[in-house]
Amino acid sequence: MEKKWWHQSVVYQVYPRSFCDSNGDGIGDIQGIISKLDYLHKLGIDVIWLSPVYDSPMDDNGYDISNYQDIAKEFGTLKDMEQLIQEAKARDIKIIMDLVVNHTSDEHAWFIEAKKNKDNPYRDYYIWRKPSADGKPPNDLQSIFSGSAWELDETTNEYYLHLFSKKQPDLNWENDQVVKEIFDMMNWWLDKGIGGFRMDVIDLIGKEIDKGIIDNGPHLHPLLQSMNKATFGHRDVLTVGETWGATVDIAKLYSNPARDEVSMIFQFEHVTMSWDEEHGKWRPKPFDLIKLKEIFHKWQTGLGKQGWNSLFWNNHDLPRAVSKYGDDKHYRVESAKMLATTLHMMRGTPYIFQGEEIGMTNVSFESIDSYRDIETLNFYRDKLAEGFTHEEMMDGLWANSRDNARTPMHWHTSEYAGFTTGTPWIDVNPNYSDINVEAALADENSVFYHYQKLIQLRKELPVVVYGDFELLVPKDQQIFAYTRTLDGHKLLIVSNFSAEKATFHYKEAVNSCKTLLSNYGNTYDLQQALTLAPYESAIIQIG
Ligand code: TEU
Ligand code: CA
Repeated sequence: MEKKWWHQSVVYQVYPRSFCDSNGDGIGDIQGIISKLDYLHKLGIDVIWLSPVYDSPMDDNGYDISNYQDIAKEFGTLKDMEQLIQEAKARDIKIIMDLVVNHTSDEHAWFIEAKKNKDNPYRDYYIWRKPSADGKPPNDLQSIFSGSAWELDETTNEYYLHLFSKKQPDLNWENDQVVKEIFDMMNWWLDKGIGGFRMDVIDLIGKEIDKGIIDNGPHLHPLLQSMNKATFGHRDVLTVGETWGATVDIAKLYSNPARDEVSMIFQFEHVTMSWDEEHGKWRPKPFDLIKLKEIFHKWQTGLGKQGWNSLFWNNHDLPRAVSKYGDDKHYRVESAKMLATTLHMMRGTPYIFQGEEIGMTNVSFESIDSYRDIETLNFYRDKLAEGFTHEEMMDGLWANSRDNARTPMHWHTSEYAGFTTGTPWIDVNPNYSDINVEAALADENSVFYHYQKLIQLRKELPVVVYGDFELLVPKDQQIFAYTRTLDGHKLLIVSNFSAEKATFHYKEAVNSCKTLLSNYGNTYDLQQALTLAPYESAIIQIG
């Protein structure tokens, strides 16, 4: 497989609203990010995925864009953005922008025009349908944020489609003019020197709404191929599609280098495996290690040379890794490191979500009034109307509200964790006095330095980047173990996913072995069975 720079990169996701506030208005901003670039450089990351900073009324924290070619005032200016790109570059860090083009804001100039009348030249930029015979929405399609996906525009008496909030009307990708405008906009950003795009819900742009086809529609891959050709295809950038509906076979369509679409996709099988069939993430199922291993094994071995994996535990929509897959009460540091080792030694490009590198946890706000996320608030209202009790719904929120990821970054122990000198837009997690960057940097055994070592190992050892993956002990209830092998080099990664001791026996013959990293500071002899402490995890080089 042809080598690419992003095969050995590690990406760090910044959620700008919650990262660092430079001017005391309680909202993170671009100058705040610039002030923390040295910190990110110290961690060793190569790429920043910047969640949206474009002009937006912030109905969905910037995933509702009103102008793709300007920056939201609360985040800064285009000049700040250009400065961020330059200052990151000076530290060998590339910036990838969030490309949110399934929908715009209803305050985008195109939509304001489109609503004026049915003959407006921008009308067809969006998806309009007549009311049903009895004056209701054209069909019962539901929005991902709850409620009907159709909203009536009273001026023209037609419904427009919004798969997310009603302030996020879906663009009509069957209109060539829309396609051209988006491609021009992408080139405008690429010309500013960005390192690529993270493509928001990109699997929705090929939809055929009248046939009930929403994701993975017939137009999707042809559209991505023309996008590649017209924009980033001839530039050396990283592109990653957010694709909730991807299987391994679908992933090959996106990321097979021969097809000229995108570098890689985010797949979500390890996320949705714990969602309830009926109530989704609001009533999560217990953690199932065997299933988790099955899923990673399938993706690690399934793509082969026809694609590239992205590796992530969490992002701005998901609960914190250590809270969901580890033990954030009794073994926070141990399990945060164990999870990092397990993920970072796989084949693919790892993504770190801000705060993960210091083991930040979920938050349990006592009152629904402390929540800010539109999805959380909509479902709280609608599920209570359906019969959930307040307590049941709060349990669901504590496990899976998107706000778990969106509380401000913890920088130090002063008020509001050093995130802002004003009042933060969302409450800070009260555990910031223990868990913060200052404390992490001062402790050589912190989660931070563990991540730093993992990133260094990826840079030093080609086997981490290109080695073949083999899963061991698939049916073990506590241990996640695998090997990576390349040209005679072999690594064993073994992790205890439980709060009890666990044993593991490596069955192959071993001449020599060397422990590269252990979250308990141990060294291991593979001639004997290993007894692993709670959440213990190790990387062992086998000779
Ligand atoms: O997320 C897509 C998406 O479907 C999520 O909203 C997800 O389904 C949900 O959080 C899980 O229940 C992307 C962005 O990452 C998200 O922040 C945006 O809100 C959404 O698209 C709309 O742009
Ligand atoms: Ca600010």
